[in-house]
Amino acid sequence: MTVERAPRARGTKASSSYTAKDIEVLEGLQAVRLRPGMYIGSTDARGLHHLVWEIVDNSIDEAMANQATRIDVAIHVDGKLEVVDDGRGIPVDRHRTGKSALEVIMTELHAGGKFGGSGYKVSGGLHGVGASVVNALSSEMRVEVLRDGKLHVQEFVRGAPQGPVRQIGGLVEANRGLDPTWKRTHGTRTFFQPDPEMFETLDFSWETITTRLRESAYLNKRLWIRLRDERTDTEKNFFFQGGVTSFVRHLNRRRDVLNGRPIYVERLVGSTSVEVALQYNDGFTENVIAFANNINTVDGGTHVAGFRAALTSSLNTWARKSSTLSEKEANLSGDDVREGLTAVISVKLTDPQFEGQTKAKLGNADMKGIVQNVVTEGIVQHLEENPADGRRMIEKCLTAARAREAARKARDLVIRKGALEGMALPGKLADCQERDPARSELYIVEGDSAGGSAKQGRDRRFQAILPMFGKMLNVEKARLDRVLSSDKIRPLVIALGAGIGETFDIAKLRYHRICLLSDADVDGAHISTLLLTFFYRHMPQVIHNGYLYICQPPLYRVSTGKVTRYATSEKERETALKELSRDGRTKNVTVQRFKGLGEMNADQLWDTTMNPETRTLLRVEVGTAEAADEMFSTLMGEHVEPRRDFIRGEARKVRNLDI
Ligand code: 0RA
Repeated sequence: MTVERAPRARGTKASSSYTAKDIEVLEGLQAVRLRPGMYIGSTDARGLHHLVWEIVDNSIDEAMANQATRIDVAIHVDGKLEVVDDGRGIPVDRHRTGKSALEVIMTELHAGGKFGGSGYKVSGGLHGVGASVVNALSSEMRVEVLRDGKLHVQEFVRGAPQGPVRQIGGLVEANRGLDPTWKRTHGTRTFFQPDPEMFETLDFSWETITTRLRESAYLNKRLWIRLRDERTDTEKNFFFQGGVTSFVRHLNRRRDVLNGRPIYVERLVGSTSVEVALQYNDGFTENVIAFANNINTVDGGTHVAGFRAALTSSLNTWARKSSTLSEKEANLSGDDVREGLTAVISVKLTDPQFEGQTKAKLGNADMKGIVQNVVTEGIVQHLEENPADGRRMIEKCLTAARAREAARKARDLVIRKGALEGMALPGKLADCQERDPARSELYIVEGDSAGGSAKQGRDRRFQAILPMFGKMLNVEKARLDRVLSSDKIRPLVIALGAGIGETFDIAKLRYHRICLLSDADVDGAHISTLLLTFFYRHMPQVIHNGYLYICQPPLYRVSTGKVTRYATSEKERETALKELSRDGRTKNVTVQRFKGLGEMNADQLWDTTMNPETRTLLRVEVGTAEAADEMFSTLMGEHVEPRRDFIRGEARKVRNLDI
């Protein structure tokens, strides 16, 4: 392995002062540079933003420990990112190695968890890999610590210290360039420039960062977070007095709600904090977002189990006591009480255990009982004080119960007829020969003629085709029973073979590449969006496992007769045209515009869209839970106005599936 030599710092001795320990340290950071994906997942836009979360989360940990009240983040014109907090400041005192604690934190890899400090440790997935990883992947990094009235600074290049920690002033220097009303007496300020040699993009996204910072502000009540974008001279401030209540109101802001004031509980049980807010809307989908130590536990866990148990039992108890539910009626089920429910669960605990493949499930067994007790108390108290809310909620659950009966019948039908018995695959499905899901692909193709071309053009050994005709049911507005009796969706559920809803089993899924293929126009985008909504709401595991893809069919065919190029954008068409008419004989180049998939013959469809060697598939990824919910509820929900605005403003984004 090669070791990058640390540039010699002014005023320090050269290599003679290097110890074996220093070399080991730099080798550690070199490992990060060799395999960045192991530490931050990827080196694309997602990996780039991981650096931001890493630094911001360190400041948020200070806020969680009640040591910081405010965090300012700035995206600078030169591509640097700056994060400032008023926490205790990273310790700068000498460590037994002779180095400062700051240098150790910035240059040594800390396997999971947090360095020193007290309070709630964060150790989920890629979180908490440490500032040293950001340092290793930054072409420049500068850390300023304000402690005991003194400003300490250390600078790094690709992880290598440019000298020891220096003291360069006091309060005035430390607060230079900050909001003049913010007079910090302690804290940490970090600047870093992601290394162009390491990242495919250096473009910080305002949208991605604001969404995430807003979420952090909801989860850390009364923490003030400011984001400034120097590139566009914009600024946003987040401060939520209501914590997760504000979060729930925000999630429901485009919906009609049943209980105007969300039910809210916050309790400290020993050293564990539990904060929950819930509110019903008149829709049919469940939207429960759970966090443990600010990490979005998308696969749920014990805290979610406790919440659900509390919700079902306390609503049933109240419904009986208030006679809203008569004696002869059956208990409300878990499904009934979750229809139209929006909730945010946030727990903070000292030793979180994150489980599962993606480390997104909370495992601490005692959290179930703790959350269950706290939530039960909160619901009981709210309903006693607001019986009208209670009656509206129970009415809604009863309607759901009636629909549930119909849904169950429809679901049984799907399961009985479906792949659970490995029979009666839909007639429209042209299945593949392969039986190993990991090697099988399903193309869901819009339209009649395109379906035909796809069937002819495919490699039948591993590619299956399911044609879909016309507009699909909008599942955001429909209940599960209607979804399941829809003649568009039933064949799809049967073809996938994994069931749906509570009975969904990802292990039974028949294809691990599910590719949505529709026209590259507005209608096509709309159909893709409807299918995306279906997967997001009813089979989210398919998306979380990375099994859902969008095809990129070409818009143009540019050909000289001998040589052919396909283009998916105006820009690509221009480039292809230039390339093929290099010798000046432009007149022999023809440009064909595909108005729809139907205009492509089987060979063209194979060459451009289905051949694994040449096609481009976009994998569907869901950003933060909130961003996804926002996108789906805006696009598919009840209110027309916001949808129109959203589609106008963000149509491109929808096409590119940047959710
Ligand atoms: C280790 C120990 C202590 C604080 C921190 C780290 C710390 C790290 C970061 C990173 C960004 N902002 C930060 N603020 C604090 C505790 C120090 C003490 O007890 O004084």
